[in-house]
Amino acid sequence: MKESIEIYNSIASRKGQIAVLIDPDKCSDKTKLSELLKRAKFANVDFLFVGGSTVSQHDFIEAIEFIKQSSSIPLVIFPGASHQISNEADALLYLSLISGRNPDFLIGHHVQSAQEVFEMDIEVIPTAYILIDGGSTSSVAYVSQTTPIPSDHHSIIMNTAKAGVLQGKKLIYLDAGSGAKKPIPSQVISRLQELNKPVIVGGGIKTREKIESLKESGTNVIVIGNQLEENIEFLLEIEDYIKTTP
Ligand code: 1GP
Repeated sequence: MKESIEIYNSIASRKGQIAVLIDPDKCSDKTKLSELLKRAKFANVDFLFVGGSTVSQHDFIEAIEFIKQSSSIPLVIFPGASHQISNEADALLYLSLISGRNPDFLIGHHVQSAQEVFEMDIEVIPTAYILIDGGSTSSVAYVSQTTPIPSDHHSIIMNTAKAGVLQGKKLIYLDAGSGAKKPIPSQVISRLQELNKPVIVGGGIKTREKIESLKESGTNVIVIGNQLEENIEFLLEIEDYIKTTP
């Protein structure tokens, strides 16, 4: 485990940064993946997040190696399970699914992979991972067999995040789930600011307006996955957003 906290510091340093999420399950087409990486670089995105709820170890390792060889954008693992770890990445979001009550995703996967992670030369960032209802059943809710917090139950969201901070988590990741119909409301992010921890938000973010409103509410990193799988041209809008917003 690396002592340095370079990626954490970059995440904490600014609001409104962009991460492109790559699900190795959906990138068997390497030409398409290369194109995405090229355009992400051109758009100047801040991070690549790699991981998924149902990815095999083989596909995960293959994707990480390919991405690392093809791109210089900082690569952060956003793991769906204990086998999604690799020394090739720059950092590992060490997720505890604290909105749920499934011990496997609170501690089980962590114990399974602990020795390997300890021996890796990778930055490990303890992250409070909180699933919020995005209007449809997400893969992560299904796979983890947990119930997301309803998006209008602000006090439950706040208390869950506070418990995460008290447990020593350094980041808060609010996820409405990939392909969510309703992304995380910006008001929730504004309220989280009192905790003074960097916030990552993902799930169903499809427009520049939503990106801007999440930035305004204090989101450090905005994660975009599905929208780019459906429409790679959206990177042009992201490029313009990055270029024109201070
Ligand atoms: C899901 O936060 C991510 O875990 C991204 O969601 O694929 O809907 O952008 P989308």
